[in-house]
Amino acid sequence: MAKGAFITFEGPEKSGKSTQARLLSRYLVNRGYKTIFVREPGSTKLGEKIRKLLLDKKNTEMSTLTEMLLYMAARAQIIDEVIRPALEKGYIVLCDRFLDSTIAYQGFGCGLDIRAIKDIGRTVAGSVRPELTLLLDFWKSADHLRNHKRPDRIEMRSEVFHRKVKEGYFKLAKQEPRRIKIIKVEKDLNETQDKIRKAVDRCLSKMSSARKARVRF
Ligand code: T5A
Repeated sequence: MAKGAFITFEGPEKSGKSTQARLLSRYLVNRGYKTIFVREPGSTKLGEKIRKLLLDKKNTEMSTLTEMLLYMAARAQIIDEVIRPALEKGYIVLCDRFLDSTIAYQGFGCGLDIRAIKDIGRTVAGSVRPELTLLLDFWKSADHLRNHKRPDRIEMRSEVFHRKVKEGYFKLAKQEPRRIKIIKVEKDLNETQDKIRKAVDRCLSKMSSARKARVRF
């Protein structure tokens, strides 16, 4: 692969994104692809510090605009430090959450202007755009999220907030059906993984054909 591929995982908290991303990473490595797995916010020294600020329940005074900009700041850092260099070296980058999360949570969920989020997102991400986004369809109630061991600042939010996030994700998937594939989560981890692998295999094979065609041209 001359250039890598950028694949993102989206969906609600505790839907199994990182579990599925890890299984996919192993599958891709076994097939000979150079693969890395990162998460947002985080996966850089600065990003992990920003993550702590964002998820700390004690930060009750944080405004929604500050929240959105902090997610974007962590994103700017991971793109420059990790994602772009890896893509340039031909890696497949698997990322647990990306810009769609900010549109769903801070846009649809918190009510910030979605066009403004997309504009900032374009500045932050530049040409780094996911080839494929896997939206895990597995929604838990706000009560469930609030009542697990250590709920964070976002998980503490209301049922209404989480419903808006969910509706937002489905709107995004409707707007971009080629990029965003909805993956219904099954009880059996491997069944969900099979669906993910099929979607990823299709995407990689399309990318490879497109590249071969460009080389011939
Ligand atoms: N956020 C993030 C924004 O508001 N705006 C943004 O721009 C961005 C980037 C991040 C929070 O920030 C918000 C969204 C989030 O609220 P986080 O802790 O990283 O916080 O939250 P998540 O990304 O949601 O990650 P989680 O770790 O909470 O959930 P995952 O990754 O979806 O789930 P996973 O794989 O850790 O699995 C959860 C548990 O379920 C089990 C696993 O073993 C694990 O214990 N599990 C299964 N159990 C049964 N059957 C299955 N099929 C299972 N799959 C997994």
